[in-house]
Amino acid sequence: FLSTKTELGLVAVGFSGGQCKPGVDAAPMALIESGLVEQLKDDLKYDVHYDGQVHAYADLMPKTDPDYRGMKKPKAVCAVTKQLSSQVYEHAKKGRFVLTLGGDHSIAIGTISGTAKAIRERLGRDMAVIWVDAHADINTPETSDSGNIHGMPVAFLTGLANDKPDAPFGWLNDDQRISPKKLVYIGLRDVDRGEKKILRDNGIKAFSMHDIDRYGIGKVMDMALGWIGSDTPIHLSFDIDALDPMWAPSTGTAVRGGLTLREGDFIAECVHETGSLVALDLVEVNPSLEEQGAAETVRAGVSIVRSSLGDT
Ligand code: HAR
Ligand code: MN
Ligand code: MN
Ligand code: MN
Repeated sequence: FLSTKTELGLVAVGFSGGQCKPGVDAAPMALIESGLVEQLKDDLKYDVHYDGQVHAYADLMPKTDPDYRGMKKPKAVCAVTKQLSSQVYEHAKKGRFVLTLGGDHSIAIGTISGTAKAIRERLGRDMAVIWVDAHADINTPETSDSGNIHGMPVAFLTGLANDKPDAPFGWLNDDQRISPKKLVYIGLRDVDRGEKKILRDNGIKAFSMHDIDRYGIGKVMDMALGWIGSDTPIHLSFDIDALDPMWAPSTGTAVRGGLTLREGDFIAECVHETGSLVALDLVEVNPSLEEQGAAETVRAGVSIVRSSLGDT
C-alpha cells in the first residue's frame, strides 16, 4: 500500500491540550533526542522526510476556549487536529509511511483522518485501525466524565459522536472517518461504563488484558489480524499506557496490569509483518511525570516504533 518500503514522513506533535497534565508535549523532543531519527535512517534504512520541528501550533491557539458539550479546550484540539490531518495527509498521499510522535491521544483525530482520506484517494480502500491502549478513548462528549478530549478521539473518527458543520469537529468529513467494523482494540483494562455500552452496541472488536491472559498474545494477534483480514491497510495507534507502568511509568493515566514491553513489541512486530501497515502514532509519553521512569518510558516508546518499522 506504500509507494516504496522505505519512504517515511515524520510528524512531531508537541500538543497536550486533550488532557490536563503538562509535559506530554515534550515527548517528541525526548524521543528524537534519544536518537530515534538516526536509528530510522541508519539502522532501519528509511528515507525520512521530516521538517525538523516539533509543532506546537502556537499560532492556532485561541484566546479563549470555553467548554463546549462538556469538552475541555474544544477550539484548541479542533484547530490542531485539523492542521495535523492535512500534514499527515500530505505524506500519506505521496505513498509514504507516516510516523506521528505525540502528544496526547486526541491527536489521533488528526492522524487517522489524514491517512484514511489519503488511502481512499490513492487506493480506493477503507483503512483499518488497531488501537493499543489501556483505555478505549471512545467516549462521546455526553458519556465522558472528564471532558478530556483524549478520551474521545475514536468516537469522532467513527462518527459515533458527531458535530454540526460549524462546531469544533464539524471539519471531519465522511472520507476522513473509519468504520467501527474496521477497528480493533488491544490491551484494554480501564473502560468507562458508557464506553462499554458503545463497544457492545456497535459490535466493536476488543481484546482486553483478560483476553491476553486467557489466549496469550500470539493467539490474540492472530485473531485481531484475522478480524481485519489480509490485504487491508492498517493504521496503528499506540498509546504507551497500554504497557504496564513497570515499563512505561511516565504517562498521564497509568493503569496497572498492562502489557509487558515484550508483548507491546510483539504486537508491533506482528502488525509490521503483515506488510499492510501504513501509519503509526506513538502517544501519551510524558517525560515530566516521573524523575526515574521518564528515560525508561522514552526507551519503551523508541522500542515500539522500531518494532513497528521492522526491527527484529
Ligand atoms: N476514560 C477516561 C476519560 O474519558 C480516561 C481516558 C484516558 N485516556 C488516555 N488515553 N490516556 O488513552 O477521561
Ligand atoms: Mn524520499
Ligand atoms: Mn489513548
Ligand atoms: Mn490510554
